[in-house]
Amino acid sequence: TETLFQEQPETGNQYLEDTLLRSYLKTHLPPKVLEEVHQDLERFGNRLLTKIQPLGWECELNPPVFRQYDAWGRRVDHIHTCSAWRRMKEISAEEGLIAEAYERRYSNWSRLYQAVKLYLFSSSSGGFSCPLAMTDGAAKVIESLGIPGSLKNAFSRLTSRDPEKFWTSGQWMTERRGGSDVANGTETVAREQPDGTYRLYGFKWFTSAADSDVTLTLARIADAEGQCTQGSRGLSLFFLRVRDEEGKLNSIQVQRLKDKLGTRQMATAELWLQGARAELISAEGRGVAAISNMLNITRIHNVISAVASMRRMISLSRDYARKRLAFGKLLKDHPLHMQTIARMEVQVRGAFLLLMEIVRLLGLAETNLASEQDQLLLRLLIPVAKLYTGKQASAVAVEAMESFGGQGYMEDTGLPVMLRDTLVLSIWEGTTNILSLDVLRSLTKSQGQVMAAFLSTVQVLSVQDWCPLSECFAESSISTCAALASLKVIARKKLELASGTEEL
Ligand code: MFK
Ligand code: FAD
Repeated sequence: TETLFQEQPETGNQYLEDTLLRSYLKTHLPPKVLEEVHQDLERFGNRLLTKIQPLGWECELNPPVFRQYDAWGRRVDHIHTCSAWRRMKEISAEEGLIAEAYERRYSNWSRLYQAVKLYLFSSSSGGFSCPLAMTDGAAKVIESLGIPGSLKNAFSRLTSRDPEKFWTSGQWMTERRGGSDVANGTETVAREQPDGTYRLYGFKWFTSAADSDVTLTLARIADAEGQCTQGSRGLSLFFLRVRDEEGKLNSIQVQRLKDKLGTRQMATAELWLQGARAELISAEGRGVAAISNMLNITRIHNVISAVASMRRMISLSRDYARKRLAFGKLLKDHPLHMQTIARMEVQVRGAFLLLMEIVRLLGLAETNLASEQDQLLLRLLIPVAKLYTGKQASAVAVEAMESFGGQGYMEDTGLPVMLRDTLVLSIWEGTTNILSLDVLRSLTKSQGQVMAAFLSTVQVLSVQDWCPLSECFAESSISTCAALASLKVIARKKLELASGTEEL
């Protein structure tokens, strides 16, 4: 007897199929920029579909392997990554996934354009979005320090389009005693050397993309008596090469790789720093403030990943609804099923517009075109968007999984991978509560000005200003509502804190 096989859900050229993205670009970019960007994105969409997506799957199937000793018993601490992962690094350089934001060919629109490419890349990247986030963050910190002479080479490599030169960066903040409370949890000590460099001693508990070339990290500088200042004021920021030219680790030992629920394509290691040579790059005791530039960039990347994973799951779900029959008709003809998909679609569209607004503001800030109001808004919206979309993406991914029925739960469909990888988005780069507190920090530090900027923007702007296309009306008010809803949660938390009801 003939068996009927279910046609699998697919997406085509992600850029061409993303009507909201295309409408957004059409209504916001200057025509000349749009023309160039459109051509590049269409080409990139094809490359993603035909070449990059299969590589991403290869990364999932061939996670990194850690070899501590060689056959003769020598300690080697080698993290072996698959060829597809290494190819992702080359592709990232070729596509200018970091470079675009720093070359500023399109002035204030360069940042938005870079974010769009990263958004398209994210769900096909096999986890490579992670090192790119940290690389972007490191470049941002170095740029904000005025690109000191000693970091010129590093900056040009982190922002290079040449795969031979391109470097990626790590971000080593978390230690065993604290990932949120970095200020009190950091035990790593920096000892100054006669040549003005430092040697770092300590243990970094989570270091993602541990195959990176360089990293930024925090440590406490010891005085002549070996004493360190405790708390936030004792922390300074350091730059270091992870390996030397021959690939030998910089007085670092890899204890082990983390056994993770998701993001398994990417090596997250526990590292012993045993005198790693490093360069002090912030003023002494200003480490947290200096690394905040990195955090604000990596948190935006987190939003990009959240929106991208929702977009991909829902696009597949929509395609499946056109192919799957139940009760004598296609799923797309069952109003209840379509209501479920429509609800998710509205979520992703709102989140997408919130993301675009943030990178638009960042682009203005980076080209000195941002008003004071824009800068205040940007400071407020980054933690709000990170905390909101991190949670939202997990909920949407669970819902989307169910829309494929039992197949949604099957490993070889790739759908559970997306779910697992989404779940981390509310944890790393600051948990939801920590980001709520960061919103309060932004309120306190600006003496309420960030909230005033937000409320006046929402009041002054008509829906058309947020997005002039009529079909986007609903979504733009949703992005505003999403932010407002988050702010309400935060306000409630503040009340709880004030009244002491947060005590367990
Ligand atoms: C795929 C996309 C994502 C890729 C992910 C890559 C892999 C994952 C990598 C990680 O997870 S890396 C680790 C991420 N870790 C965190 O996010 C840490 C979470 N904890 C916090 O964010 C805490 O709020 C923080 C450590 C920053 C608190 O530190 P402090 O020292 O107790 O805070 P304090 O004293 O309020 O602030 C010190 C200074 O920093 C202040 O400046 P001033 O001294 O000039 O007044 C603050 O204003 C400034 N600051 C803090 N947060 C800021 C900020 N400035 C701007 N923006 C912020 N967000
Ligand atoms: P804790 O700080 O112990 O938090 C535990 C719980 O307490 C959380 O729910 C938190 O929200 C809550 N909490 C803590 N303080 C407060 C407070 N004041 N008010 C209310 N609630 C609070 N870190 C790096 O530095 N570099 C990396 O490359 C990196 N990669 C990672 C990769 C993965 C896959 C994962 C899972 C983590 C990675 N991390 C990395 C670590 C990550 O940033 C931390 O795990 C995270 O910041 C939380 O810190 P913690 O684990 O110490 O949790």
